[in-house]
Amino acid sequence: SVLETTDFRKQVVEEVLELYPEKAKKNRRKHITVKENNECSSCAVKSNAKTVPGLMTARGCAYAGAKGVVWGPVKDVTHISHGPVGCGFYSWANRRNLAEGEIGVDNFVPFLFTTDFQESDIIYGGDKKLEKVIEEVVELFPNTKGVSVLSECPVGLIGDDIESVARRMTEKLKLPVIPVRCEGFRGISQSLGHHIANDAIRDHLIGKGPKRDVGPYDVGIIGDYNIGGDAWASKKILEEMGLNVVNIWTGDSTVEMLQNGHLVKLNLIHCYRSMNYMARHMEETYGTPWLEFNFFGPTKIRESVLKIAAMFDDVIMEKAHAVLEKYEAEMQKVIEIYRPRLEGKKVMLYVGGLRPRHVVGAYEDLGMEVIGTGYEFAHGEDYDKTMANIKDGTLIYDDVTAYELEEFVNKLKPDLVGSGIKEKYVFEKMGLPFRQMHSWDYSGPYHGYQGFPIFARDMDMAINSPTWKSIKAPWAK
Ligand code: ICE
Repeated sequence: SVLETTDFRKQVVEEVLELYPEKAKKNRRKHITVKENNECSSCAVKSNAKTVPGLMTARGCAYAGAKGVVWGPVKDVTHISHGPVGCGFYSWANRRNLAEGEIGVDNFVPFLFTTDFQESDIIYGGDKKLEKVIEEVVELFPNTKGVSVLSECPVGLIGDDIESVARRMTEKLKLPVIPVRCEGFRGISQSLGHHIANDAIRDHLIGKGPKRDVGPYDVGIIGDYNIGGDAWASKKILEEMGLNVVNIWTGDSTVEMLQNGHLVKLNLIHCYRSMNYMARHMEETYGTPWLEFNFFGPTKIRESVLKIAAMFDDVIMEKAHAVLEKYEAEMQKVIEIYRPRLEGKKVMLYVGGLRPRHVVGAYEDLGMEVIGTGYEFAHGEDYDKTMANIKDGTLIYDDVTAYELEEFVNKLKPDLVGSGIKEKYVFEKMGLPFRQMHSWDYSGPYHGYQGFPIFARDMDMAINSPTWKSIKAPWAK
């Protein structure tokens, strides 16, 4: 029964935390809960707080949130990772944010630009070098529509003034040069990096583009980074509904799309965590309304399509129903193939700031059950939104440590773990099927009607691979 399950899972939490010293135990207990009695208040999770020093977190830094997440996918801008070479190198080309265009001409996504700080730059300051690198980049790639400067930790520590460099270079090159003060040490996770990156869009781009008229069906997609082609799959649905997608932030995105983000009838936001700041700003400053949606799995797509269509007229509503009719028949066939192979399988998730709640419906469409989920860097409102998407008895863990997650999985025994590269091999070595839910494991898209069949195939491939019959976790022998 749900009650027994809940009690068992609460007991598991106590057992796992037992290892910690008193103070750490007290801290960590606030971040972990089991959903009970369908209530939010009873299952409040502490979140968006500093990781306990000494515990192994999977979180990233502000630079990761600003460069890797928000700015990196803007394709016609050259992004300079300002500081030592490592941050740029390790964030180079691994998020799988796809972009169309001629590489080196109007698409710079595959490149890494860095000021490659040396000891002397730390001692004497890096502003001169930054100036030189900006000029060099623009000379090499004259089509670049802007340059972003993404600070790494040492830039903030030595007090370089990248804003004045950016101002000077903007004037000299007649090009937006955008300083983003996203030193990794700022804040407690990549979440602040999202916010800083949003603020830079607000301060340097929004409202500064070539004016254009807003059509009655013009919409923007906010918070879709086109991982494995996700944004293209989202766009396809909206266009078939009769809407005109003029902006995408920031997957396969251009500077002009960012400048004109407010020039739409409605902004549609997928990743609330990373871009709610700009959605709010555009509403407050320009009166552009926004709406949250979820395109993972046919059930959530249906809800979202109808919600979006309701914001427009009968023409759009009629087309929306036609879209649902056409694709739901296709999705039913997908479900008929995969559901019998996946029915009743249990999943545990651990991802960043959106997917731990947004993908739940897609698993449920396949007859699977999410028994545990958690975020690296979600805020309170994300946990509130999560509760509506999960069942009583679900274990919830915020900024879960490597030790805790391993032990929770050990004791709850899911059939599949969905998390990131830091977790992947730990669980595969335990003999457990695993899928990367950040990068889609080199697959995708998972959004939209194009994505769901791929998602279903991938989960089946992971769980029902004959490989698992040939290996056993070392302790199971
Ligand atoms: Fe939003 Mo990895 Fe994207 Fe989310 Fe965000 Fe990150 Fe991607 Fe993950 C992301 S923007 S990079 S949907 S920072 S997969 S919150 S952690 S769940």
